[in-house]
Amino acid sequence: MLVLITGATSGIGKSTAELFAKNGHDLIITGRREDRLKELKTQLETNNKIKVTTLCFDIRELSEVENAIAKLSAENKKIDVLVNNAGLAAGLSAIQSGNIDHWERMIDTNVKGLLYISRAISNLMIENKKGHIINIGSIAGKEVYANGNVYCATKHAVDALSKSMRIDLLAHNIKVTAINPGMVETEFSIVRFDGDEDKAKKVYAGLQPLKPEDIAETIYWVAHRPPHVNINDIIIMPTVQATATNVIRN
Ligand code: NDP
Ligand code: 8X3
Repeated sequence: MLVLITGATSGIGKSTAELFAKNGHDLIITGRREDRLKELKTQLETNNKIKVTTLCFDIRELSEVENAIAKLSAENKKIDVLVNNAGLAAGLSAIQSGNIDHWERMIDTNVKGLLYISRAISNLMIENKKGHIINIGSIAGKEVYANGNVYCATKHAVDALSKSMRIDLLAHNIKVTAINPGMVETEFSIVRFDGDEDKAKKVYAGLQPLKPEDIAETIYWVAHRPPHVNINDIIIMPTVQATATNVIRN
């Protein structure tokens, strides 16, 4: 199985790359931080008998996405699974005081970036007559919460896109799955709060959040169902989180 994972330099994407690598699958890993991509490639190829290709690009830039995919070798164009994971939250503010740059980063990455790469890869999958697109949504794509406005909107867009991609790609033997996690401790909150690590830690204070490995295992399981089975949609939460905002803390 050849698996392309966007946003593999950290968090859920990195854990997913490690799990697929451990099980012998070749990978294409993407992200903007080239040093981390190279380091991960070395680590994965040293510890496992697999081939890892790195693609360093900003998923918000259509030309960068298209060039990176166009330059793949014929062998690397036979992608079996696309994990649309690259994404972020930026800020947590009421709509009337939202930071426009934050809004644009989220919309351009979580919605437009996901669209750019999905268009490019689904055309390769159509040529190969099979494929599986796994979109990482969020509980924020199923509910909204105070000050989550634009992040929630982008993840609701991922929810809608997963449903409509499934219809559009049905005739082409391409599965589409959405995985919607609650709180996962990664660099997510550090990014959301512009590098403020203390503020980020408070998000998970007094509770056991999900680990990126929990989502990686879910992605791996979904990707390994038999050809006649597709998992449409999963919501996966920490046991102590009932909804986006109902959590039990010690
Ligand atoms: P991390 O911040 O740890 O990882 C985010 C990844 O996305 C990084 O590898 C980053 O790579 C990549 N990325 C971000 N922006 C871009 C860009 N413009 N171009 C290319 N790659 C980009 O966060 P998570 O692992 O938590 O997040 C992964 C996904 O999971 C996101 O879609 C997030 O919305 C979703 N999610 C996270 C939850 C959580 O609580 N953590 C819960 C629900 C969903 P680089 O910076 O190198 O470009
Ligand atoms: C990340 C989970 O609850 O911070 O998608 O929106 S939440």
